[in-house]
Amino acid sequence: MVVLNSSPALNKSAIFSGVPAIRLSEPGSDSLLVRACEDLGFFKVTDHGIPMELIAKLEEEAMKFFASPEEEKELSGRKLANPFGYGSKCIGSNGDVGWVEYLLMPVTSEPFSMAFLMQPSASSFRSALNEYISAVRKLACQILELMAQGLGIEQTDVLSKLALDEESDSMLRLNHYPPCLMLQEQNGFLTGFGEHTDPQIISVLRSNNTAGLEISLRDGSWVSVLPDQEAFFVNVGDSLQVLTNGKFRSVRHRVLANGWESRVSMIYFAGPPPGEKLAPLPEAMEEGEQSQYREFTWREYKSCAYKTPLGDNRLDLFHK
Ligand code: GA4
Repeated sequence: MVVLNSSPALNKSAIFSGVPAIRLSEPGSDSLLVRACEDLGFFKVTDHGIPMELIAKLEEEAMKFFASPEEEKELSGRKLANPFGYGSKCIGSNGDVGWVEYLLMPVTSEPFSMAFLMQPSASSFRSALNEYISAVRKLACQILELMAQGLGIEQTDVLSKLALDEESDSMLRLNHYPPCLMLQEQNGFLTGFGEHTDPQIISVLRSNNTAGLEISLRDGSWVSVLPDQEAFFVNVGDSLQVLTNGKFRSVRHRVLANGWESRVSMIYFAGPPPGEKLAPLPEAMEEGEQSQYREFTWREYKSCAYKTPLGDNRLDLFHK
């Protein structure tokens, strides 16, 4: 049985008004992105070009999915994305739990053609996923290209090509933080998704108009991020911290559930191909600068991530 510890209830952190809001089309957005990645490892993009209807469609399909009976979600999830799929409360396999249910799926360069999504009843879900994934991948690549440009790298596809590679190990996650009667009575907060950094290059997150996401600032304090219906939020992941030799900071974040509102988020994780060596990009290093990390592949890092508890600082194990 999964036991969620709701006592003592968590307090809500102060609302943070300093999330950099970047218009990608604005001149100088490349330098703004770099600054945001160095300072916070977190920012939002407003002119992302992804049509609202496409986002709303997937959000609606996700809600329908999460509203279906438990057995159906489990069955569909298994068929959809082995060894991932549907999960409830348990995060990873090292005993982490949260007030969350989710659908986790690998993103291939091919459009979805899994058994579950071939069912007639699921075809609208499938097409919403396909459309959303190709749009959000494009956005992720645009952001990665601007980052490379901002770092002064001539070959601006040096990061985006990792996410576009046929073998790229990217994922899409739909999270649902359901209402909780017990929590409403306590008037407190529960951990929806415990604190962690994302192992991938970047994560591009979209959520419905519900608060809950918190990030950790440089001094270790937690602040709450105001939801923004117009924007996509972007996290720097551990891989990008390594690729920039620690210049960009992978941001610790968590989600608190308040028990009243249903929060749905959709996160695209841009990951490198499994055999890709993760080492600082020579073009992003100063003359004479030494790598802070020993060389390792994404396969190695991912396997380490799955052996460690959610909140661990995994990159420490790869520091020289
Ligand atoms: C965090 C980022 C992504 O959601 C994820 C998560 C993964 C999982 O839920 O299966 C992990 C977590 C995430 C990092 C440490 C390990 C693996 C749960 C966990 C305890 C899909 C990912 O790639 O890493």
